Amino acid sequence: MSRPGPRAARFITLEGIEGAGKSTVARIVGEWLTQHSIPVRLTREPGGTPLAERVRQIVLERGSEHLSPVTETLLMFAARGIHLENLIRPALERGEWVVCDRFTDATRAYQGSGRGVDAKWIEDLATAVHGSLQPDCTLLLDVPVAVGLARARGRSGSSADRFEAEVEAFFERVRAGYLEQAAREPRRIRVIDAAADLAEVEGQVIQILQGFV
Ligand code: Z5A
Repeated sequence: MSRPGPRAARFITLEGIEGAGKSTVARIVGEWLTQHSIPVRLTREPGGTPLAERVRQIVLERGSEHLSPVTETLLMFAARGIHLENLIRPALERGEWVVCDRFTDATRAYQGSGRGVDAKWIEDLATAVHGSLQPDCTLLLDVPVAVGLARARGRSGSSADRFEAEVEAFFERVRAGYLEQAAREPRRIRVIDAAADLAEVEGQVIQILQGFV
């Protein structure tokens, strides 16, 4: 898609279940683009700006108040609206590549496939919040649930958030949802075997990036 700007900025998103390696791959993509003198902005969802990070806290914390799947979906899009307006669109307009750890495909997979939120309603919200803006390329890091959870739970650190506390069956639905999206949009969503060792994952990612520069 064409956008105004001094150079061909690209919007790249990373998706996958917990522990798939998105943050690791985001760093690899950022370093590779920098080595090729391409200005890049790494960011994440939910969050990415100070205000959107506050929404992230609300949606991830395991507080005493219940959040319904519909409310959770609205919060994801609220954070996304703030992020788009204050970071993503301005960066693309300046000609920077934006590499975003999760975007609307995560809402489709987690809230849609995982929690059963109506898919048509999610698409209506997506249209309201980002109109025709779509990632130019989405790297779907696909791992079996047991592998992703073992990696994520192998990390030291804070206690489980609202998603990390979910059962395996939830992540199986999310993974299946992502793979269905990839089957529907194979040109945009590129599936990477993220259970492979990191050097191999890096090779797959760089091969895809080379098609964009
Ligand atoms: N969420 C949602 O429900 N709806 C939405 O619309 C959005 C989000 C936008 C927070 O996301 C939660 O928000 C998320 C979905 C929900 N919850 N879940 N699940 P997040 O992206 O911030 O959190 P996360 O998915 O839990 O990220 P993560 O656990 O940090 O995973 P990751 O970034 O994919 O993995 P990583 O940190 O790069 O790697 C994990 C470990 O594995 C680490 O020690 C690496 O060194 C290691 N690793 C990575 N790759 C490899 C390979 N290839 N081999 C071996 N080891 C590896």
